[in-house]
Amino acid sequence: MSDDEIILSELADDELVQQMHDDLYDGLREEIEEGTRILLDRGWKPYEVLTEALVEGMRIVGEDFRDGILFVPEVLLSANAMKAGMAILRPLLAETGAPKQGKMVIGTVKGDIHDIGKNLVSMMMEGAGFDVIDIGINNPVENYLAAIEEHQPDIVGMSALLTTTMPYMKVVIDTMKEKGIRDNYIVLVGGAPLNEEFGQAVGADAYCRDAAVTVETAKELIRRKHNLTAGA
Ligand code: B1M
Repeated sequence: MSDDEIILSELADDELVQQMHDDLYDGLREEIEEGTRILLDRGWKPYEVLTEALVEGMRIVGEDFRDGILFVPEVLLSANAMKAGMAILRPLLAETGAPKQGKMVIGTVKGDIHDIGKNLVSMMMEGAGFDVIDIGINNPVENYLAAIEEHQPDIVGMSALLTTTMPYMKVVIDTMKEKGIRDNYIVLVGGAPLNEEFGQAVGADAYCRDAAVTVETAKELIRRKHNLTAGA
């Protein structure tokens, strides 16, 4: 062991979180796993570890990716390290014992392979009591339709991280309209380049800024749907 090696467990919480941002930046998977476990052992809530250590770390990676300081291979390592941390948090976030709320099919749209945000939304939705069917990345409209038919969800969720792929959400919603099934489902969209206006323009029921907002929006729209059905 070299003299300057950092012992994560000896760092104070704020130093450890800072170090985890650096380790995520450097794509150090094992260090991210260790840091995640240490914070949990110190009594941090899984959601706090997720947002403060992992999501914030990835935000910094995103800035340097944008500015041409980091490149795809490096960002892939960061993404893998983040996924390793998320894998530790997933069961903790999912097993909250929340009452069953409904079912959601979710996937990243065609042409787009970003899945961290979608996975995070899936984790939080599971934790809130939703059954989640994750159809993965790069989904053409046929995949959404097949999953809808097979699973009959309450909610169809779509994720897009690229300005070039987000218009595909409209293709999916328009196809649902053509088939006469659009109004049977709550359609939620999300992803960093989207906004409220875009969500409305493509005909979604709501744009969800992040995973927590997705959970709240989903619960509210399910409640409204049940009220409507009850009143019908
Ligand atoms: Co990509 N990438 N990337 N990338 N990448 C972005 C998105 C980019 C903004 C980076 C940048 O320039 N600053 C930029 C897009 C620019 C644009 O379109 N305007 C970009 C680019 C250009 C590219 C490539 C084209 C690069 C290239 O090849 N030259 C390429 C495209 C590949 C493709 O998809 N065809 C590419 C590739 C990659 C990697 C493979 C290296 C990797 C993805 C690994 C993976 O996901 N498995 C990657 C990564 C990691 C990023 C950044 C750095 C981080 C994304 C992320 O995971 N964020 C990203 C920069 C950024 O977003 N700032 C970037 C963390 C995650 C928790 O946040 O995904 O926003 P987010 O999810 C949030 C909310 O958006 C929301 O809730 C989530 C949780 O709170 N949400 C939803 C997301 N989906 C939702 C669905 C819902 C509801 C809410 O449904 C109901």
